[in-house]
Amino acid sequence: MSEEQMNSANKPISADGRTYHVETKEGEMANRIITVGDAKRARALAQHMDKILLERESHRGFVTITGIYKKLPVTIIAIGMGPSMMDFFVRETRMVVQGPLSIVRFGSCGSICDAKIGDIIVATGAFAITRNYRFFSHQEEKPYILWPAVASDDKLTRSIASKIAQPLGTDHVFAGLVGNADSFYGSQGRTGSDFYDANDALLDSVHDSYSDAVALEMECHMLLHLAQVSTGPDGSLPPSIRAACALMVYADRQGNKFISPETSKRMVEVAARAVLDALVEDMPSQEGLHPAAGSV
Ligand code: R1P
Ligand code: URA
Repeated sequence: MSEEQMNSANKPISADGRTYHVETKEGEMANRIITVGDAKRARALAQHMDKILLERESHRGFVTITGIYKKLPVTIIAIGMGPSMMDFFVRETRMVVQGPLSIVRFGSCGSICDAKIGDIIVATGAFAITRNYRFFSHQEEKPYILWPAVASDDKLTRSIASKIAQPLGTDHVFAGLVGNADSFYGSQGRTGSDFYDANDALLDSVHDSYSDAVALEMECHMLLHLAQVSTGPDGSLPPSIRAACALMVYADRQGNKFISPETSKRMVEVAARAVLDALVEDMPSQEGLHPAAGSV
């Protein structure tokens, strides 16, 4: 394919087949993917793989590590923060990986339930919380919009929850709906006097709208939404992406506490194998075989 044919405004792809933001090409990413926010977390997880095949950092900060775990190819990718970064990652990954995709987000969150720092929350589903700009211009409507929830892949979610409960204990694993906010601050109900955020009642309205809301963060809904609307070859259905989310509690919103670096490091070590095991068991066959797997 010529450069002209591949590189378009619709789908910017370099002459050597790399997507514009994530900068990966066919053969570099596996069909089993763990996505995290932080590159350090990605590298800590990658230490648990049996072999690392490649690591690449893009000019937009995406860090992609592909390796082998229990004889199967797995990619771990750090995407940074927010729904737009999740959108770049999922769409550009779909451009370069053929076949089904299983994606697990292993992130951090603020707990709005009884889960405390050091606990893990698995998402049964997620909803978006967006700032309503009309309110801030005209004081019309409500200041925040709570969108309908999208479900996680049930089998993958249950598998992650039961595997994480083994090292952590069932008392430390929670499940429920996750609110995916468009800010760490205003639309997660963090208050202060530097900006007029009109968010004093936001957490109450989250609980009123979703009695099973357990956590707030910034990417789960976009992942589950894109999985929901993903299509098979040539635009066919059913969806080609299955997705689930497991979140470490970094902020205890009820107790107003935040995690220490030592505890966050320990949590990754405790959960790493559970997340990797759930992912490879979810797609155990040669389905979606990465070219490098043959040489393992
Ligand atoms: C905010 O500190 C970031 O932490 C959470 C939020 O979703 C947001 O991206 O997730 P990660 O720790 O995976 O980045
Ligand atoms: N990530 C978030 O988005 N919110 C929190 O409170 C903690 C981590």
